[in-house]
Amino acid sequence: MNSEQHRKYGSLVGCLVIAMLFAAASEAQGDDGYRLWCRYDQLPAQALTRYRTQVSEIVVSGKSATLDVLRAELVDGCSGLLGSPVPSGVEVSRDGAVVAGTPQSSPLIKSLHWEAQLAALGPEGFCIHSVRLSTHRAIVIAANSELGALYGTFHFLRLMQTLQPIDKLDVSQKPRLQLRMLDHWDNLDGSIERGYAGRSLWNWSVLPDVIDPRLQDYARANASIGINGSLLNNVNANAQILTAEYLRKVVAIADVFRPYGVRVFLSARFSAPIDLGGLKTADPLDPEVAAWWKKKADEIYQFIPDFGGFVVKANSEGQPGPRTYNRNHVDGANMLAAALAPHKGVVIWRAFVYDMKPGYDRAAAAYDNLQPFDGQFAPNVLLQVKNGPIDFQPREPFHPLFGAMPKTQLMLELQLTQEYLGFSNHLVFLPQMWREVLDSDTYSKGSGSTVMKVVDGRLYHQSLTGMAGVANTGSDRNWTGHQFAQANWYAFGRIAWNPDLASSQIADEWIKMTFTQDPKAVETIAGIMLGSREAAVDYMTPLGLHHIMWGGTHYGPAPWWDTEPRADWNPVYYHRADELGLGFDRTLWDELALHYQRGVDWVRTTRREWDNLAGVIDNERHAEVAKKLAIQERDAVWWRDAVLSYFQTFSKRPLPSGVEQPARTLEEYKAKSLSW
Ligand code: GCV
Repeated sequence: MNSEQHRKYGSLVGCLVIAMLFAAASEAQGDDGYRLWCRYDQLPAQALTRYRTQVSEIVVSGKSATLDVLRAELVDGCSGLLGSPVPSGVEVSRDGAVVAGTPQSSPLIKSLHWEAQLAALGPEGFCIHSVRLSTHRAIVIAANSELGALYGTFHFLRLMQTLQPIDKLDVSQKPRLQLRMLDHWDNLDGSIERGYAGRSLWNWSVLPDVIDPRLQDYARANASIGINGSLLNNVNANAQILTAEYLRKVVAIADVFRPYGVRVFLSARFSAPIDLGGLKTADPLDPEVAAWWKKKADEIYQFIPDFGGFVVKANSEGQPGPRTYNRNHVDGANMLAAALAPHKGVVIWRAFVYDMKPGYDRAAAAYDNLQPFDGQFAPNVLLQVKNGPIDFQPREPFHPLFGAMPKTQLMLELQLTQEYLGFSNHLVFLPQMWREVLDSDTYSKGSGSTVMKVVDGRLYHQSLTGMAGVANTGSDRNWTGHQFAQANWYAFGRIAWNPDLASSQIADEWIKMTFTQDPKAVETIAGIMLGSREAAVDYMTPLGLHHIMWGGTHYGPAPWWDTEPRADWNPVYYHRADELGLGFDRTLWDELALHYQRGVDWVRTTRREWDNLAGVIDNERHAEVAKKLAIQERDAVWWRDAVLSYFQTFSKRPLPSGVEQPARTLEEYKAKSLSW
């Protein structure tokens, strides 16, 4: 159930009845994917028999915005999944009560004296236990905070959605990372940089007067996977967002997000004191500049008391920054940090900086720029580092800053939007890429010094930790453009909560919650998802190739591209193919060609497997994904043929057996970008 349906149909009971009728009809009519993984359609018959004896009433006492949301979620969720209304009250009256809340909100939970256990779970953790409350069997979801109890509620519903046993529950969880953020590269005109799922979800022109109910569904979806922060505007920032006019709009969004524990962050344009304040400089060591930011921070916190902080892209790709004034990154970050510190706000300073120097190596650029400042950033600064040193390529080694700045709080930045991975046209399940990075050993403190241990603070005891994902959401009805791209949003939240989670578990959960619980279909779809990332590497950039895409758009192949003003924006800078290099050794040439062919073959097999799922998946989503897979095959073939035709001009060798001949000439591939 989502707020749109609530709005349409009014009362909760009316809403449930209609939702059930709708669910029954939806198999025939289709499903547009709007409900994401928060679907509470009736479970298969065997599960119903098991669960109905465990869940017979909802007991949530107390009143607050978060408790109201929690109660509605439990009632809607249990009623929908069990196929009949589950009553809600404040007392346990029978076997099978589900009690949720905190010791403060619920006298029942207080009476259990779980103080010690709850204290160990911190501000956002929760526990779920099967207990006896006087004579009745009950399931208790308890936490220190209402938000923790909401997270526990979603976890409990997930257990049922994924058909797990709930008769002897003994669960305790807390998030491993403190900041679990979606970063939106949304512009104030409604466009989204590198967004492939429609327009921005924030409708600035009508806020704060008109608030799209969809904002609540966005916050709810995030809470369901533990995401607790949202950066609203592009890091290529427009200073206007910091004006009182825009801050009032931000307040409206923050108010919708608050019950779900999602705090807002803003990208701060470093030149804002000039752009908005009329100062002559934005020099971070100028007292007037520091005073301007302090006043601005005070103003923001008056508007939004739980404001998260600033994200800053400085001196990168044309953005202003401290170096514009011959100051360094520490000068800039610490000046902003001082303005936010009285309010407990943080500065998230991006490490995506690269200067072109003689003998330049782009992969080392951020390291060269930032590593020397280790130990100098203020305690409320996090340095946000992309997973790899180049830029979200299909495969990159881990970023060399991980493990190299033991006295700096590093935060991992991942990209959910598929800028280099076929936009919202290609089915690519990203957690395997993220696992590869998290599990990489930096050896910075001996063997086992993984990126994960740097990021979760275990290795260097950083007190602030976090992970950000560049969002793939937009105004498209299905949120992410491709039904399967929803899985990357889901996976990001789950991994930020628990970076140990296996990709196979995440896929299994998501499929059961989103598409089907049919075991055979789950197996087939999981196989497709788990194979998809390696296939994309195969048909785009195998064997360590990277950054060989069409300039500007980053869609489709263009290894020949050499017209950008900076050398490191051109593919030829990266692959350096010549008569002596890439593709010249016979083994490498064959291997390269066979990888491209393997990627194409994977898409073809996947199309057949998907076709066989007709009738198991609702018609609407089945047809939509089938169309996308057809585009993915076209693109994979194009990538293979364009790239191999180009490298063949160096290798001068025939394609090995098993690799299909290109349909066009190299000149034709060069002439026109692959359309999306
Ligand atoms: C927001 C890459 C992208 C840019 C993006 C930049 C960044 O260069 O192509 O669109 O800008 O990364 O992460 O800042």
